[in-house]
Amino acid sequence: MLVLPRIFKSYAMVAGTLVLLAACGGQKDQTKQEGGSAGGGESTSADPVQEQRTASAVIERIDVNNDRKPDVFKHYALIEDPAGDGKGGRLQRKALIRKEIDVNFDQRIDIVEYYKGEPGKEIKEREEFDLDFDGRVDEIRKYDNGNLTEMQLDLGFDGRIDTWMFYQMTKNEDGKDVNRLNERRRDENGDGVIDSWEYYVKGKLQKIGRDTNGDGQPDMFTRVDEKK
Ligand SMILES: [Ca+2]
Ligand SMILES: [Ca+2]
Ligand SMILES: [Ca+2]
Ligand SMILES: [Ca+2]
Repeated sequence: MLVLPRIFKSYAMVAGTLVLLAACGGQKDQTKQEGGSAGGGESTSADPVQEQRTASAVIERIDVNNDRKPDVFKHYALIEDPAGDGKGGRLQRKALIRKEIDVNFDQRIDIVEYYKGEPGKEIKEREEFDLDFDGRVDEIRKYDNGNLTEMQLDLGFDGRIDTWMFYQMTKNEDGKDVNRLNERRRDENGDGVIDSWEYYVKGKLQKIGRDTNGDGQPDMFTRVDEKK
């Protein structure tokens, strides 16, 4: 099994907390807190959600930790609804295309999510993570129809991807759809060339391939006994 560095766990916790905060943090709480203070301009800048609109796009800036600096940025394209607003007027709908998240509140983006699809039916097609907060992407996730298909990791944190994981939708024992790890490739010595290929069946490691002659292709295979 691959042992993930501790940073992954702490990062996942921070990210999870932030997602919760983002989901719960609403304008109404903020309005209550700021309600007593005077001045309309003040309350505008204290609003955790700031919206910037152009003719074709909207950017929402959300301050999750109430330090008046935005930590989540949601980028939308404005799409004309052909049906209009039902009263003969125009109607534009927002389609989320990108979400940027500053997980550790240092004003640097750590997660970028890319979406596609019609307004209200957006699905994620890609995610990029800076796991050690150095400004460099260390993990990329690719999705097809909302399902994870590939994950790329820089576990050495040297700016070079060293681990590739491929996923496939299959049926489990109960006939239910399940997305499972299918293959993992690794560049173990960090020279940019893959050295090991792990093949999984029903989520279990079955076979390991190794490149012994350095041509970047597996040429020696070992079967993995299920009962170790
Ligand atoms: Ca903030
Ligand atoms: Ca950050
Ligand atoms: Ca990084
Ligand atoms: Ca290598």
